[in-house]
Amino acid sequence: MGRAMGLAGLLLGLVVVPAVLVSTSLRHGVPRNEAEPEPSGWELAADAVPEDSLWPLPQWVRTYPRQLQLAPSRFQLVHGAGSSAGPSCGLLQDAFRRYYEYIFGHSRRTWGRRPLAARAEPELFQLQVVIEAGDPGCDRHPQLASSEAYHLTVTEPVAILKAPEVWGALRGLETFSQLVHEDDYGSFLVNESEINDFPRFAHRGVLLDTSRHYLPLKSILINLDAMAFNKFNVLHWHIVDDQSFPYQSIYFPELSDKGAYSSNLIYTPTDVSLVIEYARLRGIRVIPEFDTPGHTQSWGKGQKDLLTPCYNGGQPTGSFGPVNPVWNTTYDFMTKFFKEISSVFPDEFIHLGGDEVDFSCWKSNPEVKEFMKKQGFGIDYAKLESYYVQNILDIVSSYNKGQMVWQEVFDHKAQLKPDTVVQVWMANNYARELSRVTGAGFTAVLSAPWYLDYISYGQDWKKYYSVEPLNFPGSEEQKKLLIGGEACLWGEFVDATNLTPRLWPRASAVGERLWSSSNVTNLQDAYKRLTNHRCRMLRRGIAAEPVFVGYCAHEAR
Ligand code: CP6
Repeated sequence: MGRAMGLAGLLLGLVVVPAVLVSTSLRHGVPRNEAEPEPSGWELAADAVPEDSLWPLPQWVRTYPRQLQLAPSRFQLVHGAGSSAGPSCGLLQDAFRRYYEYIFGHSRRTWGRRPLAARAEPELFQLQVVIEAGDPGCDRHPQLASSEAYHLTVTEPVAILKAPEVWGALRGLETFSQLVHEDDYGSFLVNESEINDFPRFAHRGVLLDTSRHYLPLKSILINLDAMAFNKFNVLHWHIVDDQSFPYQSIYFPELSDKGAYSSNLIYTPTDVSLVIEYARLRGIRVIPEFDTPGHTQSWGKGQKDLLTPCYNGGQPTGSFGPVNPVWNTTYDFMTKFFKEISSVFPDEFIHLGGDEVDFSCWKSNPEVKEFMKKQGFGIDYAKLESYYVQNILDIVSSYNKGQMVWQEVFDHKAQLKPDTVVQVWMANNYARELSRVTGAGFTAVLSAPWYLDYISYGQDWKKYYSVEPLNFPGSEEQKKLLIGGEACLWGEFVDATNLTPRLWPRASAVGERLWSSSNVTNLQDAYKRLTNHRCRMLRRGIAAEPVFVGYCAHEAR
């Protein structure tokens, strides 16, 4: 935050006031709350202003009445003077191509017929992108600590987008593309404006579950596009679970040979790298989750002697429970397995799961009971779970990876590394849980109020939108430990047919809550912007469901 503000101040000689003290969205300089009542809805009315379709709302926006015109045949996205990035920066080149297409693409068929000279507006010729860090980071992967700040000025004859790192440039390109609109005559217009922006939270994730149903690569990639439109920066890939094991392991190919729904319904090493690279080019981290010791039925099919045999009346029943925490072979396997995962997935974090461990099978198994006695755990199976999890945490730490875990791992008092991220998912009093987790000095990610697999009649985005993540008891220090949140789309009732409309634009509500300033809470204002944003997602090929009744301008043309 300090960095972004300092940047703007330096560049423009402005006195920049912290965003929370400023009305974050100005209607040609008039604070929104004092503006006239909003037009009733969904159409981009004649009196619409450019920021009526910004989503998520930037931290600081000023737009001016003067409009500039963009000619598709002349307008260019280019590297600006003094940028540490140039044409060799593949990441930006790719982004320039994409955003040119998003700005003009949908009406390529018609713009040729519309002479620019018909309008009196001055022309905007370029958007110049300037990366200010010595190393722009074009070939790197985004990280928790990456800067996504940017500063955008749109004035005649060139617009300038400055960002410390390429990640901020990606966010700024998205914002610029949201400022440009096409009028009824096919002209592309942008108001002169200035935007200073940075995320409120560093971790803004979407959880996809590819175990309950296989999601084709294409569905995952389209979802990554939509995430970028909403400034999300983490794909939490809940890749395997009880029902299927679609991850094709290099060291242990039998896991997917036997554990996937079918030999076609897998993610090969090539597929996985494609997802990671597609995400990287959009400033999105891919955090894989390999959830153990529970949720592992599918692992048992391809890896003998990994799961705990369950007993009944002194006899094995033939069914299996969680990963067997007693045998050394379990840890030998996990050591090799996580060595592979650590090198396949470049992110600095791996999610180790640890949720919903059912103790009944462990309780039935004589060998486990014997081990409990030897370790002095008594009958406290949470201690056994912690013993297992700590072993896995040590293994993964030895590969220099940070860890994410579900909240039970913390609740059951496992000894965690100080930088472990605890994900809070239980809806029941999550504020108290955030208080406990951060009170113990751990970083936290909130997902409890954002289970998008739950559906109900009406505009439930308002419920997601109205969550204030920092509304939990705790000190300023504790508040800083909440690094963000995730919209979760568990896959029990979701496959490629309904993934996109179930997620979007409902996840957009979470996206704005995690990006924009805490005082951006006006539901009427959000409704109008979200409706326009949803229409824009449709134009860009995202099958986002309607917010409410109405139509999109592009349908009526
Ligand atoms: N799968 C896994 C799930 C859930 C969890 N883990 C889950 C539990 C309860 C609800 C929603 C999702 N389907 N692996 C818990 C994190 Cl309400």
